[in-house]
Amino acid sequence: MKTALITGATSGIGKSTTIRFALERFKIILCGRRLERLEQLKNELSVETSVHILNFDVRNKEDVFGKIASLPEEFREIDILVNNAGNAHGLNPIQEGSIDDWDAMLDINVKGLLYVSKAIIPGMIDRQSGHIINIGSTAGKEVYPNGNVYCASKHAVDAINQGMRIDLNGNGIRVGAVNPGLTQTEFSDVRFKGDSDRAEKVYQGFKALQPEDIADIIHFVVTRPYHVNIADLTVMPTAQASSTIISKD
Ligand code: NDP
Ligand code: 8X3
Repeated sequence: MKTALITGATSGIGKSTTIRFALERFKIILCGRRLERLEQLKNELSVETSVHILNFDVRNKEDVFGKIASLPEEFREIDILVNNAGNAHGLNPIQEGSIDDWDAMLDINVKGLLYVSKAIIPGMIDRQSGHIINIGSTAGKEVYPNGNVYCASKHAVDAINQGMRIDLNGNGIRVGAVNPGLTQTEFSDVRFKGDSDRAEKVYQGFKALQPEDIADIIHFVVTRPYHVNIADLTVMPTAQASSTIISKD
């Protein structure tokens, strides 16, 4: 039975991926900050599989390393790491951007991903086996107006994904990115700091990707024969052609 650690399992893409993996009987390590959500998910999924909670903020490197090192024996050999935790904070021209928002995006989307990876990669190297899936974005492939630092963080994920694959080559570890376009999750609520009207507008007038669509793709990626590594996969809603070209009703 494979063991998967999913960061950002409390919501959206990470939550859907967790549910999909649990239904496929993967052992699950659930990560996130909102403990009540993690506990609720664990209760729901424990009928399907073994579930363990790691409650940490990916920005807190002591906690990341300490909690991953303290995993019980049953969960210690992590086969699949889904580096998913992240968000956009704000959508402003660079000259009006908030430094706190910039710090949050770079600390969570980039440095947090690195901390979690650094804690898990040594075990994968020892076992000469593992699969790392980095959740990038179309924002990691092109820059759009006012996206500046969020796009930079996702371009960094794209570079880290390539760098991991190059440096880990020869260790039997698969590394690849899944880069979604517009996906209807809590992403825009976070970006617009709880302004739900503004958040809802992002997904109006077209059918956005649903988190289950991305979970389905991640499941496809991890269930390929071991010699097949999907290195970089970009997926958009049919109505989306680029970050700025979206055909709406
Ligand atoms: P959600 O807001 O629904 O989920 C974000 C998840 O990240 C939550 O589970 C949240 O958990 C977790 N998270 C955020 N900050 C931290 C932190 N500091 N420490 C630990 N966990 C954290 O958004 P999505 O599901 O849409 O986003 C998931 C990933 O997908 C992100 O990397 C995002 O950039 C990417 N993405 C999203 C797209 C979209 O259109 N929605 C498109 C392309 C990529 P908690 O708050 O409990 O800690
Ligand atoms: C999320 C997609 O276009 O809102 O990464 O940046 S977008």
